[in-house]
Amino acid sequence: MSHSNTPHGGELVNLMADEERENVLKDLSLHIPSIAVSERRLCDLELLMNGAFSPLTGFMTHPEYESVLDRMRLQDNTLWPIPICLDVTDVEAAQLEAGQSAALRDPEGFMLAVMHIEEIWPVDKETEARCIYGTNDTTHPGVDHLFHRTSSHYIGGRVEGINMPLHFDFKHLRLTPLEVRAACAKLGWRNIVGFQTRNPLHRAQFEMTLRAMRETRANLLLQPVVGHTKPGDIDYFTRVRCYQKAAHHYPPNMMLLSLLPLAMRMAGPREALWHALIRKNYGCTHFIVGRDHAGPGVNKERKPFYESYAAQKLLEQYKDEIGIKIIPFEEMVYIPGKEQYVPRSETSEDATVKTLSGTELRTLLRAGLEIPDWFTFEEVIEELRNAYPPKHKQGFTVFHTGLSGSGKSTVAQVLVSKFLEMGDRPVTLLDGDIVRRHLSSELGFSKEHRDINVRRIGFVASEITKNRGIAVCAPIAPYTLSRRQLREMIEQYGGFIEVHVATPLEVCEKRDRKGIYAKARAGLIKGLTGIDDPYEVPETPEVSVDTTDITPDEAAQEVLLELQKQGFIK
Ligand code: PPS
Repeated sequence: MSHSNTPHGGELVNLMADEERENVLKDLSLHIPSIAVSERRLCDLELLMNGAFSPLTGFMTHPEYESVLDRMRLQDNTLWPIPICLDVTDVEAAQLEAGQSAALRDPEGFMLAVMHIEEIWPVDKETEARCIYGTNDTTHPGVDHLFHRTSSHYIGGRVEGINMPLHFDFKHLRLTPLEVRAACAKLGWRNIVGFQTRNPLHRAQFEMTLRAMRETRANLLLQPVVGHTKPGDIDYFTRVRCYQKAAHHYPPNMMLLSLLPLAMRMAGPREALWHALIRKNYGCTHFIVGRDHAGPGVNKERKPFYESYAAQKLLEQYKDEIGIKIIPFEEMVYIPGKEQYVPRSETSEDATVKTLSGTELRTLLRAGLEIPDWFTFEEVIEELRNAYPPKHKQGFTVFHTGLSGSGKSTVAQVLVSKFLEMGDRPVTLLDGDIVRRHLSSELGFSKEHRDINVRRIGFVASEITKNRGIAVCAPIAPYTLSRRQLREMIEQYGGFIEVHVATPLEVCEKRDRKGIYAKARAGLIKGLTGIDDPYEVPETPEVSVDTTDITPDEAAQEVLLELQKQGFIK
């Protein structure tokens, strides 16, 4: 017999159609419009379909949405703090009609559900931001998403599920509310305390969960978010490996690890209430809420968006109604003398305590410095070190740009030799000529083609950088905008060092090893960079070298010194 908690609204919703209905819906889908659902809304759709958002049976209609904004309640008065709406562009909205059905598809076109549209309305983003986030400051990631990445209209209506969104990773850990309930029932668990996290589980959180388990005589449902979290968070693949390692530190059969494909809004108190209701649907009887639950960080004035413990206060207000017991927790601090973690209020004022923030942890990792063992488990450190190597183990791209004949290729070749001598990372040369032969043979030298060419180089270099190799590029790359885009693409994975080979045109022309300038002057070729095609000089390259009076070795040395200054080589 299951002892798990009653779902929110009384019954666990299951929106998946049975086989017969599925066939009807598939036939119907041939005659109705399709809507491509964004990655983020796919999370909402999955949790609607599997019942984690019970009692919701689809995307909210306008009155339901307004009721949630104004009162944190559905129209029937059930508590519900966060709008669950499907956004569409104005063009899509103009093609859709209330009363019509639409096929909801993932970005690859795979059909997941049919939605029976009841309403379409333009989004009042200002009002939504104020009601849900308490601010319209776009440094708040939820507000930023609403203002900049949410389309102009919402559509609401009942959903009938056909296929769950596809996941190929950690399949055995992706349990639905029904599966969690069944697993807990099989284990005979009576009290289940849910723990939500978007960070690796370190000793402080581990101690917090153990305390909660002791206090409530409960087993633990460790349910990390693997949908969307706060930008800059540690990627979930790394986190899940960390949770798996940390799980061994619990006494046997005391906890269950299950991944939640939730798109977090970082809405602080409202979000904490939402998380509690979702955990109730997974069968939890208790839910841990910390000091800054689902906190989005600081605002433009560097002040926290929500007060410490605001989430706990809100949940306390609704405690008689939510149907899941909230276990409030303070910040846990480490007392070196006792080798123990305790809530901060349990320490005397003069006690020495230790804490380490996520930002401090990332700084230590990046610098390759030691991470104290009071902070986390050895195996977790190992995982984090693998995922976030220090700079001298990260990949990087050296991107030379300059006129034909400026010496880019020679400097690039010297660098490639030096990197091969060092031998600690794979090296790839993406010289202008090589790329034009192997990647861009069909392209000419129009602005459009040059941009495509540089984008291709950027894509290959970013893959190399991501996989911790060294890419040495040497195209002319005459346009600022495409160089900037390439930098953005690469910097998310490792280093980007722009080297302007600033040899003046007169010198390049005098060298004219390929005879290309002579041909241009004779009118035999058109659109040569520097002659009758523009070269936009880089404004802030990491290195600028003019090879008029220095050797390629000397120029390469400047680049190597910059790489060493930045920590990419030792
Ligand atoms: S770009 O602008 O970045 O796409 O150019 P890139 O791929 O580096 O290709 C430049 C090489 O092609 C030869 N070439 C020309 N360059 C510039 N403009 C025109 N019209 C042109 N036609 C041919 C030239 O030899 C370049 O090689 P490098 O190594 O720069 O001398």
